[in-house]
Amino acid sequence: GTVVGQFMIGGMTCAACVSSVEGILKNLPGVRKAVVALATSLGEVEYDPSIISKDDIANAIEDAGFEASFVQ
Ligand code: 9UX
Repeated sequence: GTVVGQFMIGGMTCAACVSSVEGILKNLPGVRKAVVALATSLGEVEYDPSIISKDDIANAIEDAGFEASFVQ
C-alpha cells in the first residue's frame, strides 16, 4: 500500500528548484507521486513504506542541497 507524507523543504527559491525536487522525488524507488509547492515549502509525497522510508526521502532531498524535515 501507499501512504502520503508531508515534508517541509527549505532552500527552494525558484520554480526550477521545485521541478528539481519533484524530479528527484519521482525518481526514487517506492515513490508513486510527488507534488511540491514553492509558496508553502511543502512537498506531498505518496510512497510505499515497504520500499522507502520517510528518512530515505528526506535524505534524498538533502543530498540535492535542500533541507528537508518530515511533517506528518
Ligand atoms: Mo535557480 Mo532555484 O538557479 O535554486 S534553480 S534559484
